[in-house]
Amino acid sequence: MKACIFDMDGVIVDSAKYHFLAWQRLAEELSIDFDHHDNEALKGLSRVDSLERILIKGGLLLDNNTKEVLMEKKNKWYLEFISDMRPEEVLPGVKEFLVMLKEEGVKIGLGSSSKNAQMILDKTKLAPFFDVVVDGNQVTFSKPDPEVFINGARQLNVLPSEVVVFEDAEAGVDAALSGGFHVIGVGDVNVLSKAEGVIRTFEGLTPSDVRTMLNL
Ligand code: B16
Ligand code: MG
Repeated sequence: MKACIFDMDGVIVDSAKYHFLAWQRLAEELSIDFDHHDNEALKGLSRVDSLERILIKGGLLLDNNTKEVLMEKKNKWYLEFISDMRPEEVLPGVKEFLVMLKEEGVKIGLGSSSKNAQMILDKTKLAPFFDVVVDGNQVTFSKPDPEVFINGARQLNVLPSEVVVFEDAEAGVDAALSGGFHVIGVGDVNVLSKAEGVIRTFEGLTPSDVRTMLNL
């Protein structure tokens, strides 16, 4: 384990709940039903792919200009939700785990589909931990394509097989596996069953626990 690459939303901060609220508000305006189950399928997808899924669910065909307007609206609401994000919103155990990785000389990367990732890292004061940040502004193909993680591994100068990815979304687990990475799911084992291991939280987790889970 030469490096760890972390997904952001749902892994290091609980911003996934704010994405849900913003998409739900947009879906309501479009008279489309949108619940937690629908939201699960959007986790890890880019903004545009998420909107497309919602429109398909509602049977709506819209032109690109209208889609841009809708995405801007959703992002404006989302930014309002995260504008007050504070270091206290970092999920339990994450900071301690990052400190342990640093002490052991394991490199740390971010691999997020979000275009708002840098802002969240700054607000939560986690930015200094990351050797590399790859986010939705730097990739052509979003998860489940492995580009975001491959790009991160390249910049960290490590091979995918030397990296453990932490992901809360099925699309992200698929992305990591198809890129040849080790992957630990963070959350519900039923949703993340393809991951090599699943944790509910980083609380109490050590790098050596991860090596043991993955036989590294
Ligand atoms: P934005 P992650 C993803 O972040 C979210 O899981 C997903 O719900 C969101 O649509 C996507 O970022 C794009 O985010 O609208 O902020 O650019 O989980 O890959 O860190
Ligand atoms: Mg996520």
